[in-house]
Amino acid sequence: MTTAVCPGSFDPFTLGHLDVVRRARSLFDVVVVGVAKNPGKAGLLPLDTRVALVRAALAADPATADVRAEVVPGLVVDFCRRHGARAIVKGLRGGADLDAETPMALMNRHLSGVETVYVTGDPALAHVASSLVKDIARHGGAIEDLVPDGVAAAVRAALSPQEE
Ligand code: COD
Repeated sequence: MTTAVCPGSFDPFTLGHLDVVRRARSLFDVVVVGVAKNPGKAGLLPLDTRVALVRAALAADPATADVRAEVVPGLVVDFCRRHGARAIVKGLRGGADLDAETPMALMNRHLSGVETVYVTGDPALAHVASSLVKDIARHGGAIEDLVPDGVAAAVRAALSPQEE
């Protein structure tokens, strides 16, 4: 059994993320989604809310129904070690993603020997990014067709106290 971890901040989880997890699950026997803080990004949703939304989205999709999601409390490499994962799976939308991911892949391999495997995302979802989803929601736009069921309502609820 070969295990892989799909890490991300998932703030919020989008249809682009779900596509990456589906591709990871088609390659590995066991996939665990790790929800982590990215110190370079201001978070909107609390970590436990993000995990709950990821779990609901995975459970609703037959291709990912056996994929677990958990908070990453520290380093992704320690999370991988704990789960016996031999690979980290990341999604690429284009060259900018590769530029951002390469230093992390090299550092994670330096720290623990874990390899990073890239999957090319669905081009139909290449414009989908959590930051844009939040920006659209902040300005009152519709995000329902960019995120799994339940995510849009959670994003709006998280934004509404700041908007009042
Ligand atoms: N199509 C394809 N792929 C996509 C799409 C899309 N539409 N949208 C996003 N993706 C990919 C991203 O390229 C990325 O690979 C993945 O999905 C997750 O994206 P995000 O934006 O949710 O997550 P990031 O990039 O903010 O995650 C950064 C981490 C949380 C993984 C990083 O900060 C981290 O590892 N933190 C834990 C602490 C740690 O181990 N630090 C040392 C790192 S070397």
